[in-house]
Order: sequence, then structure tokens, then C-alpha cells
Amino acid sequence: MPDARPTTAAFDVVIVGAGFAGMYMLHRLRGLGMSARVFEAGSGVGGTWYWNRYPGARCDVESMQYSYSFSPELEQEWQWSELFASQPEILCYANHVAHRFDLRRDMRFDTRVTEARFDRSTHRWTVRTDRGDAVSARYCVMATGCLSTARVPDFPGIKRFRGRTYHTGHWPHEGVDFTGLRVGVIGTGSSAIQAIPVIAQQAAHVTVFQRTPNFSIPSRNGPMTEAYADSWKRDYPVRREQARHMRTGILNNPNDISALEVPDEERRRIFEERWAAGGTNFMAAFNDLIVAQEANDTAAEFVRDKIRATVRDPATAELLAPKNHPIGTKRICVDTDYYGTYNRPNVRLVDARTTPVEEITADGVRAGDVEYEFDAIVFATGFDAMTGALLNIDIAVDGQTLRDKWSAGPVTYLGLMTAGFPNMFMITGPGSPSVLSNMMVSIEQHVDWIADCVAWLRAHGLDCIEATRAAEDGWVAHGNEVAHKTLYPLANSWYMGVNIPGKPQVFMPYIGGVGTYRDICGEIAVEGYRGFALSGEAAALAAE
Ligand code: N01
Repeated sequence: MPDARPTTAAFDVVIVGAGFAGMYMLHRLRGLGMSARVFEAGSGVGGTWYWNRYPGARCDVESMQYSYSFSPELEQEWQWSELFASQPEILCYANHVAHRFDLRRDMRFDTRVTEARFDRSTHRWTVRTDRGDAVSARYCVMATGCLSTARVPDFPGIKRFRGRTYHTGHWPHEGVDFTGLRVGVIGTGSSAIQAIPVIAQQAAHVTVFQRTPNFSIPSRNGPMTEAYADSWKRDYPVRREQARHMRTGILNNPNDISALEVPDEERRRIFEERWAAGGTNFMAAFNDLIVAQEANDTAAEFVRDKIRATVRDPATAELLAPKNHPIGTKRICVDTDYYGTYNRPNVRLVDARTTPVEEITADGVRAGDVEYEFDAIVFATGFDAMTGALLNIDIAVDGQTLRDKWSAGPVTYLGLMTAGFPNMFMITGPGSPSVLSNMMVSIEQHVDWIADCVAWLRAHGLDCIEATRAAEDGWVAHGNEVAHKTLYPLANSWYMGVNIPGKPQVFMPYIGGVGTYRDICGEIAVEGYRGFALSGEAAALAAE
């Protein structure tokens, strides 16, 4: 039934989220002469970089590659100070972009979108917010981010704790001074691995509760030299274009031979070279690390040996060495002195697999039979990834909600749209390379595809686009087939939804590669949006 409640404003497009995706989407739509309104729950732009302000937060994609490519002037004028930019610097960049392109005038901050309804008779969405806005829009673009719904496990007793608690994904803007404090950190994912070394330098004592050890590669971060930045800036158009066709959207110098093709000594030399260079490029050392268990084992054992060589206490080293998942199948971490931090006298590791965190007490954490006393607890416990932010909004069409439709896991066509929800686009949605890629490259590709699509619809007298069930089924089947050719489904990862109790366990991102995916999206558009049902005045006239 159409929603009879009045709306107060009408736009061509409503964009949900003012992270890098929402910002660029707005810029592109303005270029098409379309009106748009951005709603953002935070008080500023930057998305993930607005919220994740924990100590040590930085990007694990090189600064020269983790930046917008849409404006040659912007990429030439901006100066990064480090090889891997820190959270404050990336947030500063986001603010610079918002200012430079005058984006804020179409953004409403501190405003959370709560509900979206589509009316098939008008082909328009009505979008409502927690501040009472009710706006109408032809299209709705969900730029809600893949890792924006922070999650604290349901530990009994959290409210009893007398000290302070923090989640890495919701860090206080004024920062936290841990000087002299006893700190408990729960979790050892990317966020914890970045935060622990920094917190340990400040706190009196840090206890880390580790359920699953992770593989981490040293970042080898350092100051950006002028020569290095210039080498990129001189060659940006060529390098950006190459990156767009890489598997991960990152120029990572892939070595196109099998780890099993080379003698042990040569393999070790190549791993040593990658380890010394640092960063996620380690996983590009050979072409089969993520598809062949035996090849993967060689890389995993190499990293385990590095951990053993770094951590002085053999029992701690063994506990830190991951043995239950292939390397790279949980998101590989990048660190600055993570393993070395366990040599500090003020850092202790607790095995939360054999002694799980059972409750939070007034004074700390009880794991197994031991109560650990803390002044502060840091939950580095991750996110309801990829679907959490979308499903927190009450989205419905013809009485069907997105929550119902995705009750067995997210299904999409290209990760861009989901059948039954016309005119609603997702940026880096489930079913697209998203979190397996350089997000900047994937965001720009999706935004450009969506902008070109709505411009094409307008030019063809159409105003409604919807993924067909058949196309969606085909894409989901293809995504599953590709995922199951890899080792990824072997890990209990948030890629699979395993970290959220009751969440359906399906491999959510598309692992076919950024370049392949871009080609598929491009071909579908060129063929007049194959797999999408199109309607509007022109379609109606043609049918008569
Ligand atoms: O979250 P996570 P994150 N008891 O889900 C543990 C991106 N990112 O915020 O693995 C004890 O990875 C959980 O244990 P387990 C990046 O894509 C990027 O660290 O479920 N422990 C795990 O150790 C990353 O992958 C950057 O057994 C519990 C941890 O909490 C993603 O964000 C930096 C528990 C959660 O790890 C998420 O990373 C930071 C419990 N009950 C993040 N429940 C860079 O660019 C959960 N855990 C560098």
C-alpha cells in the first residue's frame, strides 16, 4: 500500500552515508545536473575513517593508491606524509575533498536513515530519518559501508564493569589516555593488531584475549619521500588504470608462478623479499596461495617461523602462530611491531579459545577460572559486516522487507542491486569485490557505473530499473562457484558471517577479481543493462 504520510522534499537521489562512497556519488550526480541529499549518522564526512579512531589506526593499502583518482588536480595537489596513511590524515583528506568540491551543502549530518519505502505507481522512494525527515527520491543509493556496524559480543555483566569500555569502531573523538592503566583487549583482528602495540606503549599493563590468532605482515611504514610521491604522480593515469584491472585493485607486483613450481630455497627467497618489502603484497608472492592448500601451507609456515623468531617466549609464540585457517582466508593483517610487542614485560596473552571470555565483572574480565582486573576494556570485536548497516534500515517494497529477502544470506545482482527492490543501488554491496579489494578503486567503479546508469535511463526516457530474479540467481551461483574454487570458505571469517550468532553463513564478497568484475559490469551496461528490467514512460510507449 502506498505510504500516505507526507514528504517534505523531493530529490532525484537520496544517498545514505557520507564516507568515500557517498561523497563521490554526490559529486558525480551533481555533474549530471541531478539533485541529491546525503544523510549521514556521524557529525562529519569520512565514514569508516570518521568512526575508527583507535590508537594506531591506519590504512593497509598504500596512501598513493588509497585515494580518489577521479580528479587529476586533487591527486596532484594532495600530499601524503607517510607510505601508509594514519586515520587522522585520511580523515583530513576526506574533509579536504568535502571542502574542495563543496559537498557539505547537500549533506545532513547526525541523521540516521531509519526507513525506506518504494512506491511502484510513482517509481519513487520515500526515505525517513531519526530526525523526522521524510523525503522523496527517484533513486536511493546505499553508501552505508561494509564495516560500519560495530559489534560487542553479548558478554554477561558488561554494565557491571566499573572502568571504561571502548569499541575500536566507535572510538571517542577526544582520544583516550591509557597512561598508568591496566587494559584488557578482546580480539586480535586487524583493529586489535594495530591498536595493541600503541596501547602497550602507554598503559601500565595490557592483557590480550585471543580466540583466533591472525597472520600479520609488517607494514614497513615510513615517511613519504618526495621522490616516491613524484614517481606516482608523474605516472598516475597509467598506474591507476593498471590498478583497476588487477585482482585486488592494488598494484602489488603479482608473481605469476606457483609456489610449488620453485625449489624450496627460491620460494623462501621470494617470501623473504615480500616480507622485507612489507604489506599485503606478501599474498601476491605466488599465483596459487589462495587456491591451493599446499601452496598456502608454504606461506603460512613462513609467517609462523617469523613469529617464532620474533617472540621470545616459545609458548606465547606458539599461541600467536595461526594453525587453523589458511593464510589470507581471514583478512590478512598489516602491523607495526605487533609480534614484537609480546616481548614487552607489560603485555600478556590469554588463550581465549581454551579459556573463553565468560563474563565481564565489576573489576574486569573472567576467562576460565581466572578473573583479570582492568581499569579499561577495549572491545576489538569487529562488525556485523557487509549486511549489518543495510539491514538496520527498515527497507521494504510491496510489503517485502530486505531483512526477509536476505534471511538466508544476501543475494544481489553484481552487488549493485537486489531483485524486488527497484531503483535502490548499493555501493560495494555483498556480491561485489568490495572488502577483498582496494575500496577506493571499487567505490569509484561502482559510483561511475551507477551514475552512468541513471544518466542512461534518463536519456532513454526510463525511470525504473530492477534486477531480475534470473540474473540475480545466476550471479549468486557464479559468486558461490568462484568462492568455492578458493580456500576462503575454509576459514571462520566475517566474510562468511560467522562472527555474528545466527547470521547466515555464505561467502559475501565476490572473489572473481576487480578487473574481471569491472569487465562484466561494463559489458552488462553496454548491452543495455542485461539482467535488469527497465520501465518508465518510454518503455510504456514502446509497449503500446
Ligand atoms: O574485526 P575482526 P576488526 N571472545 O572481526 C574476536 C578492516 N580493517 O575490527 O576471530 C573473544 O577482524 C575475534 O575472534 P575470532 C579489515 O577488513 C582494516 O579487527 O572470531 N574474542 C577477532 O579476533 C578487517 O578485517 C584495517 O575467533 C572475540 C576479533 O574479535 C575488518 O576491518 C584496520 C569474541 C574481531 O576481529 C574488521 O577488523 C582495521 C569473543 N566472544 C580493520 N568475539 C586496515 O586497513 C569476537 N572476538 C589496516
